[in-house]
Amino acid sequence: MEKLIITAAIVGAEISKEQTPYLPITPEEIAQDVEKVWQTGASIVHLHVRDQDGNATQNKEIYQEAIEKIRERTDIIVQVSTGGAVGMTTEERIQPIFLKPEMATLTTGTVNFGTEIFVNSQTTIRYFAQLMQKNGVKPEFEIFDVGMINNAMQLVKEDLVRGHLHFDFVMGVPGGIPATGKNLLHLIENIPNDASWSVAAVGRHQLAMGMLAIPLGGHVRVGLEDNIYFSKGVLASNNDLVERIVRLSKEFGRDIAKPNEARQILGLNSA
Ligand code: KMH
Ligand code: ZN
Repeated sequence: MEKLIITAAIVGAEISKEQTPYLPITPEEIAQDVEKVWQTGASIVHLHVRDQDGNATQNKEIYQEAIEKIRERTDIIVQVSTGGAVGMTTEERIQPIFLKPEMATLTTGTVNFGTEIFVNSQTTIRYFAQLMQKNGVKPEFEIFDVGMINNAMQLVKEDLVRGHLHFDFVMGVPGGIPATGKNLLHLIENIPNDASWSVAAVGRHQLAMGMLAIPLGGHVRVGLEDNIYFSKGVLASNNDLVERIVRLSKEFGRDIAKPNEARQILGLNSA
């Protein structure tokens, strides 16, 4: 089986330092955490950044500082967020694309997001896809529900996304697809055979869905963005969560992909 790509979603936009002291906030803290998870086995970092007060921001300069610090220490694949935080404008969200990172997220539909709404109109999706293509950034489709796969495939038909396709199934968000094994199989059946996929389930589902993905040939995203607990009531660091997936994957006899091996699997230009 193909080696396992681990994506570390280490910051996110919703979690606060009050909820967990393990959350990295400054570019320096972010780079330190990235170095740790990279040494443990993560080959992609899914990156959000925060302002000086710890609030989510899509500020290009802060992204740039974090990315420079990450590149000084690691050869990890940097995947910036274009989701940002709920309520941000389209122009705010797209800023980090102009830094030409290797990858970025592209959510292909609107979804209820707890009590809020994560808005991704067809116009926004196309605008983001076009800018990614123009700046040589590979999209990872963020799939919060099954209809978003159809929207993603429509972008391919329109030639707005080319080359190898990679899907990330975001499961268990209140308002999105529930995190069940049956639903995961349904999502997998709905993407092209030659596409790759990972699973990013939230909260306590992170472990179960991640564990299922390993023998199914998928890839796994873990990190504090999606889940802050190691077990019930026990807070985790980003590294604890990555370490557990590495351990489980080895138990299943599946090796972990280094960043350059992940580049090969994902068809990234620099591979
Ligand atoms: N913070 C969520 C509203 C992404 O990074 O592209 C969106 C999100 C997805 O985190
Ligand atoms: Zn994110």
